[in-house]
Parts: sequence; structure tokens; C-alpha cells
Amino acid sequence: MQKIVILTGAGISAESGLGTFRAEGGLWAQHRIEDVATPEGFARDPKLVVDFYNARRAQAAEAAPNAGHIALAELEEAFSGEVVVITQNVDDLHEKAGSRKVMHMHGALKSALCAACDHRWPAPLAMAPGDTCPACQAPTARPDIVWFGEMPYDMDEIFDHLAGADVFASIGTSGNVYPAAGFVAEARRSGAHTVEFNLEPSLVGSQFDDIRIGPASQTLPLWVSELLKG
Ligand code: BJW
Repeated sequence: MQKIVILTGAGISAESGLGTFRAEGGLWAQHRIEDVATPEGFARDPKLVVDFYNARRAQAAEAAPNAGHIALAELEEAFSGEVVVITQNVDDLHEKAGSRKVMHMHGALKSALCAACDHRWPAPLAMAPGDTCPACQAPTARPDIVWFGEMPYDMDEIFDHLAGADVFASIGTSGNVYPAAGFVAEARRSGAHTVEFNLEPSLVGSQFDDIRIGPASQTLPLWVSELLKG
């Protein structure tokens, strides 16, 4: 076995105190998706959107990785082949745990993006509507987040990794949002062994060879020690 490709979602950060989206009382119960996670919502009310991400950026800055994030970092360190983490999460808990190869397909709270020239720079803790871009000086700064209807990042590289995967693991994601929910099908087509970690089977759960039910902080350390024992 040479290559392990891992997809993570909000569930892996839940035990670090960051809310998931679709749980009862989750982020989408508190905010309308159309208002805070679409380019149209940002155009209508930039302050609402910027404040939503400012609050989440502040919360993420205080959060610490849990045993699930740490197990994945240990896997990358100790595994003889390649480990790639593709995360839908916009927090930096994989990096804080020590993972080095992390792809943020839905963007990152720590980053700001210029809607005019695509320049990126480290976001201040609190962004404000109309912040200027340090490269082109236009007042077009926005959170560097992939909203509905926008193209997720690094898709070509991600599909290359899926095509080369020997093992594909999906952790703490509900399978509601594409293209990420389609990765298991892609990995299966490439012959990968597929395993899901969740509190319950996801919407695409039937496509996995193995499902490990339970909190990621418990199921991941066990899986990693199984893998490293060979
Ligand atoms: C635990 C746990 C514990 C809890 N241990 N587990 C019709 C059909 C198919 C596709 C589409 C369609 N109409 C539109 C689309 C495309 C659309 C889409 O998928 N819509 C669906 C809702 C139908 N997708 C897009 O628009 C994407 N772009 C795209 O497709 O580009 C191509 C294109 C572009 C333009 C034109 C044409 C094509 C972009 C998607 C952007 C998603 N953005 C968000 C918000 C931004 C980031 C942020 O604010 O943080 O990303 S939405 C939100 O959902 C966020 C997440 O990354 C994403 C996934 O959520 P996730 O991680 O799965 O969280 P939950 O809460 O759903 O699940 C948590 C899971 O954890 C649960 O299962 C729990 O059980 C589990 N759990 N605790 C283990 N301790």
C-alpha cells in the first residue's frame, strides 16, 4: 500500500468545539445558507457574511486539535507511503495537529481573497466589508471561502490523488455536498479500499467497503494503529 487519501468534514472538528452544519442546532439551523454561503448573499449583505466568518475565525483560533486530527498527523509522519488530507473544513486544526499535506478544497478562514484580482493574503482576525486588496488596492476583499455555486479549489490535483489512492477514508462528512460527496465513487473506480468514519452512515455510506461508527477521536487512533502495524 502506497497512498492513503483522506477526506475530512465538519465532524472531525466537532470534538474540538467547532459546530457542524447539518446537525440539529448546527450552523445551518442558525443561519440561512443563501444568506451566508453564496456569492449572492455576500453581494446583498456583505457585513452579515463577513461577521459570520469573523465569528468563526475567532472561534477556530481558540480551538485545539483533538485525538482524531492528531492520529492523522501521526499517520502521515509514520507511514512509509504518501498520506494526503483533503479537507472541506475551513479551520486549521489539521495543521495545528502537525499534518503537512493538507488541501483546503472549501477555502480557509485564515485567508482573505480579492474578488477583483484573485490575490490572497493572511486574513486579519476581523475583516470588514470594503477592506482593500493589498495587491490591486480595490475595496473588494472577501473571506477566502468556497460558497455554493463556486468551484472548489485544487480539483485537478484532488482527482489525480483519488485516481492513485490505495485507501480512501472519509471522516465526519454527511455526503450532502458535491463534488466531495462523489469522491468515494471516484476512489472506488480507481480500485481503492474505502472506509467511512462517522457517528452514523452518511448519505453515500453504502458506497464504502467498511464503516466505522463512533466519534472520530476514538475510531481514528484505532484505525491508524491498525494501519501502522500492517
Ligand atoms: C462526526 C462527529 C464525530 C459529527 N466523529 N463524525 C444538485 C445535485 C448535485 C450537486 C448540486 C446540485 N445543486 C447544486 C449542486 C452543487 C453544490 C451542492 O453540492 N449542493 C448540494 C447541497 C446539493 N455544490 C457546490 O456548489 C460546490 N461547487 C461546485 O459544485 O462547483 C462546481 C460548479 C460550480 C458552478 C457551477 C457548476 C458547477 C461548492 C460547495 C461549497 C460548500 N460550502 C460550504 C460552506 C463554506 C465553508 C464554510 O463556511 O465552512 O462548505 S457548505 C458546508 O457543507 C461547508 C462544508 O464544508 C460542507 C460539507 O459539510 P460537512 O463537512 O459534511 O458537514 P455536515 O454538518 O453536513 O456533516 C457533519 C458530519 O459529521 C455528520 O455526518 C455527522 O454525523 C458527523 N459527525 N460529529 C465523526 N465526533
